[in-house]
Amino acid sequence: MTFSARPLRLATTDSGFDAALAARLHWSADTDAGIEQAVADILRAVQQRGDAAVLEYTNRFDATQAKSLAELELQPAELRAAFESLPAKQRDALQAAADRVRVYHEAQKKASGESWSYRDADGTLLGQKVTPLDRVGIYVPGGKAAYPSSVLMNAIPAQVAGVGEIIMVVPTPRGEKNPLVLAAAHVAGVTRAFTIGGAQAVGALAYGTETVPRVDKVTGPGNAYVASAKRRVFGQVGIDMIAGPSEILVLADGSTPADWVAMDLFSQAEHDELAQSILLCPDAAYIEQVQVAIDRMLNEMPRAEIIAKSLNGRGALIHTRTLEEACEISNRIAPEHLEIASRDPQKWEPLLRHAGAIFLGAFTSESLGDYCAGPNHVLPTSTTARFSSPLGVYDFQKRSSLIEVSEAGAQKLGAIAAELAYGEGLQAHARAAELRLKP
Ligand code: HSO
Ligand code: ZN
Repeated sequence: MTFSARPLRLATTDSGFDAALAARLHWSADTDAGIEQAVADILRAVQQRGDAAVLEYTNRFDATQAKSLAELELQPAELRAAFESLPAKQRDALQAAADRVRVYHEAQKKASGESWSYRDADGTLLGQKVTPLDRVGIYVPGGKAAYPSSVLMNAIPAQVAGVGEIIMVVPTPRGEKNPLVLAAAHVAGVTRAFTIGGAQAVGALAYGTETVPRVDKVTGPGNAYVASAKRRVFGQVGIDMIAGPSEILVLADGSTPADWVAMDLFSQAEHDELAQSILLCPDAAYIEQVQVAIDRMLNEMPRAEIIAKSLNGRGALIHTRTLEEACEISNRIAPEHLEIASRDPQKWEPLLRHAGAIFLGAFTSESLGDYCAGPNHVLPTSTTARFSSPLGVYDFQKRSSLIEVSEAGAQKLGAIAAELAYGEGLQAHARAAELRLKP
């Protein structure tokens, strides 16, 4: 079987360009009434019957025969053994990736995750105290997208934030465990792990059961059932984001080898038929070279079929008038991953405002960011980079305001507060402020 991939060709000078681009970008999570109903039923059962319900659903959906939920807990010794039995090269790579991701997130914590305070002229102390979450749940998919790298990307920022307990859940259909996932849990410092998945695992984490402790936040990607369950438990617990298919946008000035760019487009396309890979470039001859590279390399790829479907259905090679115009379009698209494949990436970076992660220069393949550069690979998709950020230490922390009013401060603030409280008709507020005023 051979495949061919012809991403949509567009030029910004085309009359229907805006509409054609909008059509290509359009994506919406399918919300299926059947899934919604099933998830609502599962969550209710888990809330009412705890362990028994989680066990029943797990045995049914994952074709296991466990007698109790305790049986489905992975012991730390098993996680360690999984790590130790990896081939040395794999073990070293996992450890090296984890170390770099940890260093990055430690820097992130230092820059934006610390408590602060100041005193005003009256000696009143004002500040903000940063506290890690007590306990978080990390969902790890078990099927076709079982990514050990995602275990690192979820657990390490939680650990760096100082989260007390990190509870991992991962479905193991027919009891088949992925040794790299277990090893990653060991390296990342997961506290407890259960081989459960789906909406029943999200419910167990959100409500707690006899065996699974209730968490304060659930993070991590999952299928449509998991996404629906996360939406439904939000409010009882925090959640991270609901991620859409992977996206890459490459801005090219023609100086990066066309093969490198074509392979980078493949790299996100191979995740999912609905993934989106886009090239923006002012050089028509270079766009042609990238298409030639796609044609040459596609059928060497084990996942050629997925790549072809993704590029044919959602990919685009866009000819722009200038690189400035390419930056403007990139901002409109707000991609998850943005590569500046330019000889002068620093010149263009200031023009790029909306992207989950920005990769500068020919050597910075997006793939390095997926595994080991250091930054998180859990990123906003589907244009949400307009208003949201990569998963980070800050997602595993919360803030409390601190106020310590001095006696002098109470005089000044008391008068202001009382005035406003009377205006709102709230006597007790006003009196509380006034009682502290000196006669
Ligand atoms: N590119 C994905 C993350 C990933 N890639 C995991 C490889 N493994 C996030 O969009
Ligand atoms: Zn990836």
